[in-house]
Amino acid sequence: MTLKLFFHPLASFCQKVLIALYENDTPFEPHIVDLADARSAEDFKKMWPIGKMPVLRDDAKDRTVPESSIIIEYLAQHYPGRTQLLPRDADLARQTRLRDRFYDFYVHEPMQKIVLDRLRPQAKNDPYGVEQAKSLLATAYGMIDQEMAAKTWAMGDDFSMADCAAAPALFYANEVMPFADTHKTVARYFDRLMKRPSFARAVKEAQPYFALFPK
Ligand SMILES: N[C@@H](CCC(=O)N[C@@H](CS)C(=O)NCC(=O)O)C(=O)O
Repeated sequence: MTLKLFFHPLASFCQKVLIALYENDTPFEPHIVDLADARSAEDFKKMWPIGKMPVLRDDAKDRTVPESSIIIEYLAQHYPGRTQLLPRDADLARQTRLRDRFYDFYVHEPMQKIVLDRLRPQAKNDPYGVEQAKSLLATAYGMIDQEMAAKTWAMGDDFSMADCAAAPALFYANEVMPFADTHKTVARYFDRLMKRPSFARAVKEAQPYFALFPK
């Protein structure tokens, strides 16, 4: 098989790319990376020394593609399908990238900060950083609540890379800072994302690993 995805089913940025692959039934060979295992981590870092998942390997084109957004752009360009992950129109593509960046930087990253702090040794906790992350998340929830009031998906009627970014970011953000009672529009958008078959599949595949998530 030409495409190989190096990922972990529980990892949120990996789910972002899984959604894109499942949207278009793009065939790929799954390679689960266990960063807690020294050998698996070492092998993975030979491919991408930064050590962050996911990474896509395309043997047919001899390309190694890291970074979730770049992988999705690569899939949109070289393996397009029924869901147009990135619009062809340059202005719409830029707006899609902005929303993708928004979910990565202002929902996904603060969520990760809160989750990773729970995994730190007690003496190494960063309460001020967590407070800042929660404040950023609250601002992002407020913005999404306004922005999504008249929309189905992040770009309007069409599902795109921005929704791939939003789904796992909101899924785990809702675990650390629930929004159902405070941001009804975010909750309704999240319901639609949960019902989208591509994301529902990614969540189902992550279920066996949920016990590893720090509550
Ligand atoms: N900017 C990266 C972020 C990827 C990322 O943070 N991946 C996490 C899993 S969700 C990871 O590999 N963490 C391992 C580590 O930081 O050591 C992307 O968009 O792919």
